[in-house]
Amino acid sequence: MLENQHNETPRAYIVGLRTTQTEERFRSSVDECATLAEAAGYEVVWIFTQNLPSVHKATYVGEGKIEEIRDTLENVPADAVIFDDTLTPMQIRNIGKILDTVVLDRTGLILDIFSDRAQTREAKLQVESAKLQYMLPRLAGLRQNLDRQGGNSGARSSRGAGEKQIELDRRHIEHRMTILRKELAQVKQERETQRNRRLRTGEYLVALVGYTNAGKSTLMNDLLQYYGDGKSKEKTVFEQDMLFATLDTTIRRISPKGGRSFLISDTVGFISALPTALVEAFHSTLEEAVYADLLIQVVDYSDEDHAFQEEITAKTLKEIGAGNIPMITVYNKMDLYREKQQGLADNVIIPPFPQAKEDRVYTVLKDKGAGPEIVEKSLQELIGLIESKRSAEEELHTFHIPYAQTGDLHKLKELGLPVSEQYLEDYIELQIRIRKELCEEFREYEA
Ligand SMILES: Nc1nc2c(ncn2[C@@H]2O[C@H](COP(=O)(O)OP(=O)(O)OP(=O)(O)O)[C@@H](O)[C@H]2O)c(=O)[nH]1
Ligand SMILES: [Mg+2]
Repeated sequence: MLENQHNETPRAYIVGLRTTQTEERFRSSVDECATLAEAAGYEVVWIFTQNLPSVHKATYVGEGKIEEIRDTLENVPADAVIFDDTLTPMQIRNIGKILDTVVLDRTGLILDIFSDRAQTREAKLQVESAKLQYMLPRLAGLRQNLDRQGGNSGARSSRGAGEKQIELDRRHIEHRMTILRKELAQVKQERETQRNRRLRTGEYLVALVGYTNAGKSTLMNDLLQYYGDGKSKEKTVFEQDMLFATLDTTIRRISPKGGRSFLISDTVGFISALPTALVEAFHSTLEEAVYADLLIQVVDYSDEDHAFQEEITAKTLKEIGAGNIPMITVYNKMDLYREKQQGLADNVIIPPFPQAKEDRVYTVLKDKGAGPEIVEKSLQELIGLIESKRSAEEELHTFHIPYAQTGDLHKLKELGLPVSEQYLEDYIELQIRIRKELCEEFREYEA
């Protein structure tokens, strides 16, 4: 993690500006920004907020507020001042000059967290590419940051040398971006090959989506524990109480007792104002959802902001072209929700859980004292809902398969839900509920 010059946890201020948002929305955005700062390794020591009719062009917040921050810095030192928004290159530069400290915005912060967490080659390439794209127009301001992080501010050489350095940086970055683009294209190709192989087998694919820290990876691990194949221990994914614990896509097979098996993918979580550069760079990772037969949106129901988070998820799904895929919503962390409600108003109605209702299911996916039964019951309710969503997409077809082609009979039975199977004189008659597009390959047998 980060350390400052004195080998301590670096300290940060957060700055939020409220223009048109509601007071509530503004508060939770600033809180989320503080959590992001902590996820990036900072200790948040001060939060500044201001109400203005619109953003101040030169310094984002008003000049008076900037002075107040500067004065505070003299008494309460901080290693960075983080703004809960995307700043223009000019704002970063101006503010940096006045405050003489590292200036970060929400986008830069999220990019830092991503680059800290990236594990696979693909994630690393994607993050680096997004970071460079973000840096390019902001070089002047960022170079000031670098000098300050290096602790040699004031000892800078002449202005001309600084500009030369920026030009060198720019060329270096452009060169690196060309290389990255090529490597990313190759990674994309590999992913497409894998995906095509999977699509050809016609296996049912469920994609986990939703706001970061909702419990997607926890759900994946629960399913593996209860319905994974024998080696599920090695196959679990990383789950953690932090923003952006997952940055890669993992696909696993789940075989529920007595039910049909399916594939499930776990991937990056969404957040409000996910930087455009990141959405672009992570397109091939996020795109995994586009090829799913069913989406499972996991929501942290205990978070007061969950309705807004659902909106963000819907918006992001639309952006990546997955807006029309059938979806189930998992309202998770009901244990925490109930705990939070206790002692508050008497008249809140807590939805019964674990229980499925229409396209929703109310769950507890992590046993934090609630008992393992509650997790297992949550999974059963969810599996039931997946199965009913899946059969809703299927229709009844009848096939006559010659005895010499029993291989195809088995293939068909894997793809759908067999209703009856009769061994007649010339062929086997199979009645099966199956998705229309999967019948193509077997058209010659259709009765
Ligand atoms: N109390 C409670 N905590 C839960 C529940 N489900 C998950 N958690 C916790 O929530 C935290 C986040 O879970 P993850 O599964 O890592 O969340 P995620 O959606 O994969 O998050 P990202 O990968 O960051 O997008 C972990 O600390 C889990 O233990 C639940 O039902 N109740
Ligand atoms: Mg995760």
